[in-house]
Amino acid sequence: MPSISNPGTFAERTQKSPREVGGGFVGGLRARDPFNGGGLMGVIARYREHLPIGPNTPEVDLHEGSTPLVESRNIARALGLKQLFFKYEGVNPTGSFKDRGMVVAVAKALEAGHRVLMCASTGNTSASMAAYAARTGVRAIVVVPSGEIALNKLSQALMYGAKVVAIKGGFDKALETVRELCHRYPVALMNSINPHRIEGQKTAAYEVIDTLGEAPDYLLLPVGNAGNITAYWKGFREYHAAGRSTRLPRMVGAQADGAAPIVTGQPVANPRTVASAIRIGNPASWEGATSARDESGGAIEAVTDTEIISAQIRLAGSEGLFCEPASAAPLALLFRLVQSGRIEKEATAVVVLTGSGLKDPDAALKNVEPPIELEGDARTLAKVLKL
Ligand code: AN7
Repeated sequence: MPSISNPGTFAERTQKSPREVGGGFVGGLRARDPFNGGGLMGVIARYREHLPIGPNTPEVDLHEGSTPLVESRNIARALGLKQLFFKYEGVNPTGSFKDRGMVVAVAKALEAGHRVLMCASTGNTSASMAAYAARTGVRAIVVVPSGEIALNKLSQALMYGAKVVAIKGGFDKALETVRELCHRYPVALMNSINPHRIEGQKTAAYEVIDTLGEAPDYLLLPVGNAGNITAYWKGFREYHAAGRSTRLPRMVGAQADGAAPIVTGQPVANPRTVASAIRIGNPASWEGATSARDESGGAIEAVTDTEIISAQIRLAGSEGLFCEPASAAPLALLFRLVQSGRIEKEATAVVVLTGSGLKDPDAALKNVEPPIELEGDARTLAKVLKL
């Protein structure tokens, strides 16, 4: 019997040669359960023919994408809205929508021979890039605004083994620095100005149409650096052109009041909002966002931090969906647009919940009742609970 400190190989322990073990283990087991992780396939396998993937593109896959489109039970009814769905991107492998674009961008960077990947990030991009770099064995360097990213996102980047550099001056300064460095050194720039990111991210729009059989009337999402709104709009237009939908949605983007450059038409020098993911003053894909808005007949508007947190708490408490503050911004905007009659009650709306609430619980926790501290027995507990 081998000791625990020297357990031997799996084959030694079972007294069989590796080839005999487990009926095909060595040849590789494959997940065959179609319900596994929502889908058997990652973004590249599912939408290969719509992506810049060729025979020489390496396989990269963490089962990203194929996220649920969850129908609202309570918020739609309270608003009197006919149909409301949440595209729940928080269940992606690193907890945000970024994985869709990142898997494609990493595959393409590897194909081009890159061994060092770099990005500036408010947190989610860095977590995603670090995960795919870890998986494919290349170096990851992330530059984040010092003291401004949610701890859980930072933990992810560190756990996945990225080199994390925190620089002063906010996200915009971080991105400027990274762009300049990548221009001068053989380092792959992995922000959403990398067109492969947009290619991968557009698959979320495909999924919405694949699930509903048609485009919704309205697609609402948060806007930070504006890569995602650019990507959704591209995806919707492509599927429409391919005859997969008969119409295009109106694109509705939400920014935070203190970080609303696209709403005001001016870069913001010191963006401020509780939603750190979208604390961005000079979006790289600015024009992509305004094109999506104008071509679709949509809107990009700002909501207050109070509206954001209250929408986040209401979503969690009435639908069982916990998203991060940035993801609640479009829901806050939906409330306003339906209540003011600018979105009609007969409409079908999809709100994209871009990141998991577990990414950044601190902001919300300041606004909910803390746990009850109790010393005592069941009777005391019942009394406290007024049962
Ligand atoms: C949860 O990770 O910019 O408009 O560096 O994390 O495509 O930038 C994150 C952005 C929305 C905004 N929701 O998307 C980054 C970063 C969440 C986000 C956005 C982000 P874009």
